[in-house]
Amino acid sequence: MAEVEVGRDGAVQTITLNRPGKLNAFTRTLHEELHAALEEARDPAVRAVVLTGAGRGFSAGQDLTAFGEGGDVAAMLRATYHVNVMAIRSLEKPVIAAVNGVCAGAGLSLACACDIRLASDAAFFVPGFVGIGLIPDSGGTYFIQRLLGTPRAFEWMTSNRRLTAAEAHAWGLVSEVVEAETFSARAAEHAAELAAAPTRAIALTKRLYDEAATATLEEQLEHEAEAQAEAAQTDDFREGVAAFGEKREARFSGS
Ligand code: T3D
Repeated sequence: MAEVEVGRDGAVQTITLNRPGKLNAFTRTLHEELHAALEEARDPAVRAVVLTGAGRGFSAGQDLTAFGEGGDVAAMLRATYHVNVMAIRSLEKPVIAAVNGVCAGAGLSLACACDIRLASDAAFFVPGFVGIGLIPDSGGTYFIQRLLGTPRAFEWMTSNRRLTAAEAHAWGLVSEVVEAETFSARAAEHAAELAAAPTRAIALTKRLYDEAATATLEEQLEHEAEAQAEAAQTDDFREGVAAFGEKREARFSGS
């Protein structure tokens, strides 16, 4: 059985982490299959991606049975989690983490590397790392600090406190909480909305917010000017302006 399943519905690609018996904990194979799925998502015909988990987990992070055998941890992180986190960030389309259930350790980092997080009301969030004497890796100190601010991020990630979906929403960690029964339909609906949007403008916006994390104002204004010049060359810009003038809904093609 594949450890990652990939489905396509129109312009939406859904990537499902698929080790439900182990809450989709990461193995080498799962990393490799996730990477292949993210490569597949580079297809221009894909205009939005959903990342989710099978069973009652999103992901419980690193598989702890395939861990601590004296290997080079830094090299392992570079070869696996880093590659997939960077693949998500460099994907020129929105990636939704549809957090269907348990989300812990590097599974939490991965969800936070995505552009949008929706949570099922059955989901809960656990730092995990500190529970086994580790630091938050795979972007856990980067994304969670940006989402929550340093004081809350530090307090949470050093406490190993279990957060409910409602608490995660109140903290701004997830943008929406949906009943478990309708969760996958809502995630698909949200992804379809994004897939019908002007994909180039969304991709450029994604890149700009990443650049803004380290740029000065002057640098960022320049990045915006360059990106806007690019967006203004797209068919979607022409279509958006035409639709406005004709008082109709725009039909964006993603080009
Ligand atoms: O070198 C490196 O790898 C560094 C990289 C580190 C990255 C990391 O992600 S470190 C953090 C790793 N993750 C954790 O520490 C979380 C461990 N899991 C838990 O604390 C709990 O399972 C949860 C709080 C996430 C969920 O609890 P609960 O009660 O809902 O489920 P459970 O009964 O504990 O787990 C269900 C099954 O999944 C169980 O298997 P079994 O007994 O039914 O056969 C459990 O052992 C398995 N499982 C859960 N998490 C992992 C796991 N198996 C392997 N690895 C896991 N991380």
